[in-house]
Amino acid sequence: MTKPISDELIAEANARELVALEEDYTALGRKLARTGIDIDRVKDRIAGFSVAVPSWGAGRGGTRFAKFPIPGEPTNIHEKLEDCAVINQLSRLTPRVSPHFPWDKVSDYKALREEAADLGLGFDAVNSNTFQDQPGQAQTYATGSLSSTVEATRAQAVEHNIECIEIGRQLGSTDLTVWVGDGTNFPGQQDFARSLDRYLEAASEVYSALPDDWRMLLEHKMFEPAFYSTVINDWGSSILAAQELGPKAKCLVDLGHHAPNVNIEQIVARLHRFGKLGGFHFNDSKYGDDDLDSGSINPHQLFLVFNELVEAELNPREGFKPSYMIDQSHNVTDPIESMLSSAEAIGQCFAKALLVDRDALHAAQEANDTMMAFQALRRAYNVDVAPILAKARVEAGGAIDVLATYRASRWRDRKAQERKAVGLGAGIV
Ligand code: LRH
Ligand code: MN
Repeated sequence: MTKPISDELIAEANARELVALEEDYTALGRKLARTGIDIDRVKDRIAGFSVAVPSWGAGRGGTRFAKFPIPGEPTNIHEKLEDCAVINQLSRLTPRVSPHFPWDKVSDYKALREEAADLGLGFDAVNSNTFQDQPGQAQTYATGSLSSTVEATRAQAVEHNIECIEIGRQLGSTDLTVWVGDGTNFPGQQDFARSLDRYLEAASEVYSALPDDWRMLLEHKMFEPAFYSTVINDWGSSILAAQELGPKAKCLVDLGHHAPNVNIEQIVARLHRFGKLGGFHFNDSKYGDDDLDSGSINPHQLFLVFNELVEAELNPREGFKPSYMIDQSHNVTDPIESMLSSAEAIGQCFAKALLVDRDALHAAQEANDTMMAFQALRRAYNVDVAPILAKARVEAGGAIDVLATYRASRWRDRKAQERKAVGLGAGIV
C-alpha cells in the first residue's frame, strides 16, 4: 500500500504528544466512569466510525464571483485521491471518497478502483451531474433535467444517471446521489405539479436501473441555482418522491440546503421514522448553501443531528444505514486542512452524542422534567472528547495532532513543485 506521508514522520510527531494524550485520556476515563461510561467502548465506536470525503472538495472551491486556486492543489481525480489518502492517513476517519461525474471521468474505472485501494481508499456514493452542460452535449439543462418539459432532455438526464450507476458498479459503490438544480426563477415559469410528475417519471427510469443492493439518494435543496422554486426543494418533496419511487429510494440531508434556523435534527428524526433516512452531506452555513466547514458555525446543531442518529440506532427502521459524507467548498483554506478539521468536528459530535445518558434523558422526557432533559444533552455536549478521537487515531496509525503533522509533512509545498498550476476561474470546481 502506498502511504503519502511517511510513518516515521507521523511517529516522530506523535512521540511529542503521547504522554499528554495518555494523561488526558486516563483523566477523562476516570471522569466518565463516575457516570457509568466506559471510555474504551466509546473509543471503539469512534474507531469504527467513518465519513466519506468529496472528490470535488480536494481542490479549492469558489463562488460565482471567483475562485482563488492554491499552488499544489489537485488537477485531476488521481491527484485528488492522493490528497484524500493524506486526510485518511492522518485522521483514520475518511477511508472513502464520493466521486462526481463527469468531473472525475477516466477511461479505466477498474484501474481507478485499484489505484484508490492502493492508497487505502474505497468509493462511497457516486454523484450525477445534470446541473451543467458538457461540451458537445445534445440537450441543454438550462431549463431543467429530469423534470424538463423536453422529453429528449429528460432521456439524456436518465441516461447520464444510469451511466453513473454503471461507473459506480465498477468502483464498488452501492449508492447514487441525485441532486437536480431543476426549478424556476419566475412565478408561472413552470407548473409545480407537472414539473414534479415529469421528475418522478424520469427518476423512476433511473430507479429501475438500480442493481438490487443499490440505493438512490434524493438530495433536496431549497434554492440555487433556481431562486423562485426548486422541484425537490425540501424534505417533504423528497420523502414523497422517495416513497413514490420505492424502497431503494432514500433521502439525503445536505445540512446547507435549508432555510436559516430550520430544525434539521427534527427532519432527521422524521426521515428515520419513515425509514427514508439515506445519508448526509455534512457542512455548515450561516446564510445560504455556504458549504462551510462542518461544525465551524453551528457545532451544536451538528451534535443534535448526531444525537438523533444515536436515538435512531436504538430504534432502527428497515434499511437504516445512513451514508456519512462531507460536501464542502474550500474557498479560503487548504482543502486538506479543512477536511481534517471537519472530519474531527463530525467525529467529536458523534462521540458527544454517545455520551448522552439515554436513560436519564428518556426518564426526564417522560416526566416532563424539561430542564433535566436538556441538561442530559448539554452535559454530554460539554465534554471535551478530543482525547478519545486522538487515542482512536493513534491506535490506528494516525496522527495525534493532525494539522501540525500535516504541516510538518510539507505535503502542499511538495505538490506545488510537482503539479501543474490550476487556472483562475469561478464556481465550485
Ligand atoms: C448541491 C450539492 C450537491 C452536489 C454539489 C457539488 O448544492 O450540494 O450535493 O452535487 O453540491
Ligand atoms: Mn450536497
